[in-house]
Amino acid sequence: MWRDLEPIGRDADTRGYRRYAWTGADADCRAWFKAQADSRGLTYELDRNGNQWAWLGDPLAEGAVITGSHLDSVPDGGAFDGPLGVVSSFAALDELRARGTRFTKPVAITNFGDEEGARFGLACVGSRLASGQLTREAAYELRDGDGVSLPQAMEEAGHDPSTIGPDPERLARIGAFVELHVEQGRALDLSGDRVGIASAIWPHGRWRFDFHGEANHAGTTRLVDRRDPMLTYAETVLAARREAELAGAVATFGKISVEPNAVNAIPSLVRGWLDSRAADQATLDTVVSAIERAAKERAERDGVDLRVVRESFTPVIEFEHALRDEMNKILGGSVPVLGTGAGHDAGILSGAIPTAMLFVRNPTGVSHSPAESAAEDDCVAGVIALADVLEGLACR
Ligand code: HGY
Ligand code: MN
Ligand code: MN
Repeated sequence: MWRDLEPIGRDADTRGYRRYAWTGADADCRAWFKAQADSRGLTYELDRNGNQWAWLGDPLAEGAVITGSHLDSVPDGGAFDGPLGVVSSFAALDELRARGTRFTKPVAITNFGDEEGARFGLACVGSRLASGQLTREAAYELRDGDGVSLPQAMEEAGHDPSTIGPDPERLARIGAFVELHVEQGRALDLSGDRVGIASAIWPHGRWRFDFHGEANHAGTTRLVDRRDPMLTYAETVLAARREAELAGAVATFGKISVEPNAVNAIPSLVRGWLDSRAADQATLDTVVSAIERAAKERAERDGVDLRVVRESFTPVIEFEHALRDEMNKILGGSVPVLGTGAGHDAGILSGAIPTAMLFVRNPTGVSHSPAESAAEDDCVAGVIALADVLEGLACR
């Protein structure tokens, strides 16, 4: 399974993945998912929001236990973030069938669409739509870097966008969702454990900073006459690091766009996207408002106009204790429980259904990079743990 999926959407030069929502690579990942479902005789379903489901048992029965993750990636992302959860779900089902497990509840494997938000800027679009956290109207406003709207991209990929919207009936039939994911940190490497259980997801968000200056000639414009937004942007990036360090949070400006983006032209507009996360809401609010203040002060000095837009936000997610503790009991009671700063569909859906996460050790902790890795025996341990959890939840 892994070998069939691995080459899809991988850039030959960077070895990173470019599996963006509703592109050719996404379509190839979706075709891979459907082939895995079909080859196992599972009932395949594409829901109104473009999420894929592979069912064992009656999709309309109550109390379904679902597992899975996402197949899309960040630009030049790694091979494991998302796909490890989907491949492990199919492998765990194979393991349970080999054990002769008799399920008393339906089980489904899912691929939630557009989890990374790499193309349209909003994370977890598939699960946000399903849970009503993203309305159809707001989804129709999403544009990619070329100005293509989400509905247009869906249409071009053959999915009818007029159907997108909340799916409460589907979610009401789900008893539990367990997402297996490669750890995006080194806690398990440091503790020497192969598998961990998630306790919570930090509150986190994305803010777009628009710095409007004045285009001019790089060679003939005196420094005193400039309204250079690049300076304001640079000061804001340094302020973000200062404020995050002070608060024990994280803040990243990882994406920038410059107009006209010419070597010999002072920019008219610099757009920078801030990703900031903290262990609690108050800290996150403090960090982001301090960064905005620093940006505003510098903008005044530079004669630059600043506009800040919050593009995506996820409040703190505390995974349901009963499910988390039941999973730990099924796995022997001594599995480490750890928080994470990374967002996930299991986090988005936790308001609508009981959700939980299993983490698999990442020896370097590196993620959102072609260098992301996980050892095969740790991945197998993850599959067995997921199989045990599914057996415990779907056969009681
Ligand atoms: O950004 C995140 O935390 C996740 O990878 N979408
Ligand atoms: Mn990710
Ligand atoms: Mn992920």
